[in-house]
Order: sequence, then structure tokens, then C-alpha cells
Amino acid sequence: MTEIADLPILYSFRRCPYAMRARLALQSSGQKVVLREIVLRDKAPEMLIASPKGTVPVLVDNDIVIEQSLDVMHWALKTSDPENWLSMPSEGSALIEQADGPFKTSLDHYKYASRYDDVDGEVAREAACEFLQKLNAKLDGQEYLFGDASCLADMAILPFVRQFAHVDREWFWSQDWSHLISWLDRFLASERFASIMTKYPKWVSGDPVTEFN
Ligand SMILES: N[C@@H](CCC(=O)N[C@@H](CS)C(=O)NCC(=O)O)C(=O)O
Repeated sequence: MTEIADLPILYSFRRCPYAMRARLALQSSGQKVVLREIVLRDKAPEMLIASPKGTVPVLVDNDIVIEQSLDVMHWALKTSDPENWLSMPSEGSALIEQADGPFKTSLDHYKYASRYDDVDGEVAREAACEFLQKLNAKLDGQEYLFGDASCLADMAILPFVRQFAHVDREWFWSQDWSHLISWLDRFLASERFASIMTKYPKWVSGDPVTEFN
């Protein structure tokens, strides 16, 4: 049995969609980690030493440091993939790329329009909607993006659709994209989502260890 002291460490922030997708994959894989909850405005120096770029999630496994959420997902699922999340068509990777690229940019412009001088939030929302309409069409007649079981693409993208939906919930849930709404609603009501959204206090060195999984 692996001792707690030997477990990989995940620096995470509960509400970050990138950290959520990492926790989702870790949870599915069953890979135990030690979770250290980060507060973005006051990041733990231990995390910054391991990963000076200062974004979450970061996974540290002895001398391996994984600094990108998608890489954490792949790392976990390569260890164990009981739900076959990695078995998806190459279109799944293309969807994740669109979500992480143009969709996330439009989402940030929509959510934080007032922070930019030259951004119109409504135009950004329209741009993001193109991607969401595409997902809605894929979800017509099936529960997940590539059939009736979830895969990496579902779990990598859902936290960002949630973030988009929460900018203006009333507007989102009144749109004509019922398949997309059902997909998100099922995710938000799932035990898996509840289990990765447990609240933890900010971690500081010397705190008791929090085991995740
Ligand atoms: N490409 C990175 C992006 C991670 C990211 O941007 N995380 C945000 C939180 S949601 C962050 O840590 N931002 C740093 C900050 O706000 O100081 C990944 O996939 O892990």
C-alpha cells in the first residue's frame, strides 16, 4: 500500500475549471493524491517553487511536475482508465482544442468584458455560442459527446460550459439548446461532480494531509 507521504501532490483550486477537469480524471482513475487547496491571490510558496508559472492545477509526483490540466488528466488516465475515457475518436481532441482555445477566449471576454477596453461582451457571447451550438448538435440523441458514456472530451469541456452558464444562468437555461442543457444538468447533478467539489480550507505548510480519492 502506498504511504500518504509517497502520494503525488495536487495543487488545486476548487472553482477553477482547469483544476476541476484534473480532479475529475483523478477521481475516475482512482489515483489517490494529496490535495492542497490554493488561493489564487495568495499562492502557496511550495507550489510556486515546483511550478513558477503559478497556475493551477499542478501535480507533483516526486521529480515529475505536471503543469497543464489536460496533461494531468492524461497522466491519471494512463495509470488507470476504468471508464475508458481515453477511448474517443480524434474529433474529441479537436473539440478540447476548440474549447481551450477560441471558446475559452470568448468565454473570458464575455465573463470579464469590463476588464477589456476593446471587447463587447455580447459579441463574445455570440462567438462562444457557435461552439455550444456545435456541442448541442453532437448531443442530439445521445447522452455524451461520443455516445452513451462519458469520455475525456466530455469531462475536459463540461467545467467550462458550467463557467459559461454561470455568467448569466437565466439566459443560459432559457436558450434553445436542450441537449446541451441536459448534458450540463446531468453533470451538475452527478455524484462525481459533487465529490470533486468538496470544500477544503486554504492549505498551508504543516496542515494535516488531505487525501483525495
Ligand atoms: N493552461 C493551464 C491554465 C490553468 C489556469 O489558467 N488556471 C487559472 C485558474 S482557473 C490560474 O491558475 N490562474 C492564475 C492566477 O489567476 O493567478 C491549464 O490547463 O492547467
